[in-house]
Amino acid sequence: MTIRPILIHPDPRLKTLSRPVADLSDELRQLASDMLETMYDAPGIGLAAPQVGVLERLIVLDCVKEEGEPPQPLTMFNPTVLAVSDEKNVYEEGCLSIPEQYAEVERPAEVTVSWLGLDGKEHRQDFDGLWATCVQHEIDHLDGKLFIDYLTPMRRQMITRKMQKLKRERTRA
Ligand code: K1U
Ligand code: ZN
Repeated sequence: MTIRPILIHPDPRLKTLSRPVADLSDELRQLASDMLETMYDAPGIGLAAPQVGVLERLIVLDCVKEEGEPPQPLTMFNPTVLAVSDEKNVYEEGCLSIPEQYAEVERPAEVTVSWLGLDGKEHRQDFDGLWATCVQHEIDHLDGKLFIDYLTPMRRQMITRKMQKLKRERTRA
């Protein structure tokens, strides 16, 4: 397994619509495994393939936050939101592609998602709480959308400028 570098906003690959996965090749299984390792190492609770520069519809997540609880990694190819609740939830979101910036985002509190699993079978599950927020955040990445796109243009611009500065500093270091 390999820890892959995570792209930092702004990057055109983070604004691009990703293509559906056709077949579960060994290469894609390796990518999914690398993404889980990269997510745990960061640390984060989710990661989408475009964040490591691969424009395919693949996400991983594990929202178990309690110390000592067994991990619950989920790997989803071609995840699709089938239904959303009318009830909304506000959560302070972060993003591994926008380090150290957090903002409250309102999303449906519950979602039903279908996906192709590592076993090659179709899965369908209801999510709530942090899992619902995270799976929507990750699917947004596949559609070229970031959590800052839910903020006011002024706040988004402020965060984007901070990220441009961070990238310049990292290039110089
Ligand atoms: O997609 C990503 O960039 C990962 C992101 C997912 C996410 C976080 C919060 C709300 C929705 C989606 C992160 O994992 S940011 C890091 C983070 O939230 C975290 C890190 C360690 C422990 C707990 C949370
Ligand atoms: Zn993110």
